[in-house]
Amino acid sequence: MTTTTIRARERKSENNQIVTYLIVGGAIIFVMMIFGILMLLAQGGALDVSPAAFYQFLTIHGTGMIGAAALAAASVMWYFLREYVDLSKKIFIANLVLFLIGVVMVIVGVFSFEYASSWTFLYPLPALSGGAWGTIGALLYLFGMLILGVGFLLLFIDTGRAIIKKYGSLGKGLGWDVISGKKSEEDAPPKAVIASTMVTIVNVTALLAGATVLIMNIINVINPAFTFDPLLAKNLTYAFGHIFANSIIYMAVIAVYEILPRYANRPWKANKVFLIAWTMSTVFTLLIYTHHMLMDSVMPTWMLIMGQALSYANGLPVLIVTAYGALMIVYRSGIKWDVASGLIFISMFGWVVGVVPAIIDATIVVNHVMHNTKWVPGHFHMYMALGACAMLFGFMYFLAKEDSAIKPNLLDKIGLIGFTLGVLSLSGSFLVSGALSTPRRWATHIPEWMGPALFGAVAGVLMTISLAIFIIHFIRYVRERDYVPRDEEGKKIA
Ligand code: HEM
Ligand SMILES: [Cu+2]
Repeated sequence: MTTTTIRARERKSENNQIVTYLIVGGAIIFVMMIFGILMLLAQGGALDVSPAAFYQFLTIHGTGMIGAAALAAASVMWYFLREYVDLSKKIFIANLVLFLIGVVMVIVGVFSFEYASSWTFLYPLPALSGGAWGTIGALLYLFGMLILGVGFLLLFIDTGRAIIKKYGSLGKGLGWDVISGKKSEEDAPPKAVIASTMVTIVNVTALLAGATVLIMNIINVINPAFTFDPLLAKNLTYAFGHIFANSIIYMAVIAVYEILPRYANRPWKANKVFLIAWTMSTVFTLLIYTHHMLMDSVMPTWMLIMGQALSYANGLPVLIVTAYGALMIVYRSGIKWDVASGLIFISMFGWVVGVVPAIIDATIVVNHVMHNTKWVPGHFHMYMALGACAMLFGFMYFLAKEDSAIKPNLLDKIGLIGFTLGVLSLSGSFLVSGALSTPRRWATHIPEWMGPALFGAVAGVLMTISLAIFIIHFIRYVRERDYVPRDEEGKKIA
């Protein structure tokens, strides 16, 4: 067998893994949307859901959305990064297997054993539920999360290993030798490598913090006599939760970098400004979880001030170079718009628009009023759904186009419009609720708060139908991809 046919086979089996990641991710996001709608119907007074069930829905929705979006985003990162560095396929598969085991444990813990701490499992809640759930539920959830986290940790250790092997160090993966002038801009690493290096750094940190606090919680659940400092626990928990949730968009944005230039037929190379922006966002992302501690007056003041100041700046460097770069790539390029490029472009808009209310909320004065209101889900639904998820779904359309003869039809375009309008309406309804001082994470609403919740439920239905359209398109692709004529590299013959 020639090396090219070996490569063709490898590529095909790797693409099989990517497809599995995306199907698992897409299916979980779909089901979690339904739980989101049920929560809004309950808050809107249209559906009778017991508070216990509501908090189980909240827990599964938060955990499932973050986990599934991270899984799908990791496959985007892996798909493009493998073109530049040598990744381990075994670890890629191991992560998926551990993810699935973890998910089953979490589902059983939540629905069979009524575990409902929300996805932030803030110490000492897992052990002190006031009788709402028992030891078994807590252990299933915490161990499930730990297993899932170990899978991701392996994956990012592997990406780190591969980047170091090829480029010499993680610093060089971020292009520090170009920033310092030792190398010319021409030799800057590809954007997929830069982003992957950033994600590797922040997520290894996040997952180690997460594993530590999960293990401490597990010991505390088994033996309540073992206690630990709640402030330390909160720091570790948010270092994990904030960073890991944040990293989703930094993985997914690789799709923007790789797909837009192909569509517009223009190169998009990393320059010094781009490199500096990514290094800045790497540092900020690691530090700003402290904005979750603004209400904890016992925290050192300098940390809170840092949390506030850097939160303004957190995503901005990367967001600005990416949004600006994307506009420049597209401007007068005669780009062909279809559902893939449309979703990718919309995602930039969702990211930009979603960051604005986040910045407002990161202001301490505003935060004291807004932080526990639905203003918060208002901003993160915007950039998670219209930012990160649109990138993921755009990638699914891109893959279908690259790897099969399937073409999007009118229905797919309707899905694109429906999804955009759906997210804008859902996030808008959350923001209105926040402005009305509706607290977040409350199973029951007073009548004055119910209207926006019901409106949000309708918007959620629109989003769910649109996602169903995207998934149907993807399944059509999966079924046809075996019958496509390919060259020796395994790529579709155009
Ligand atoms: C049909 C679409 C969706 C609907 C109807 C929906 C609905 C909801 C609702 C009602 C809440 C609880 C709000 C409260 O605190 O009272 C929530 C929380 C949340 N949602 Fe969504 N959501 C949707 C899509 C998404 C997506 C796409 C993501 C991320 C990829 C996401 C991630 C989250 C997270 C992380 C929470 C926080 C959970 C917590 O507070 O512990 N949601 N969502
Ligand atoms: Cu945060």
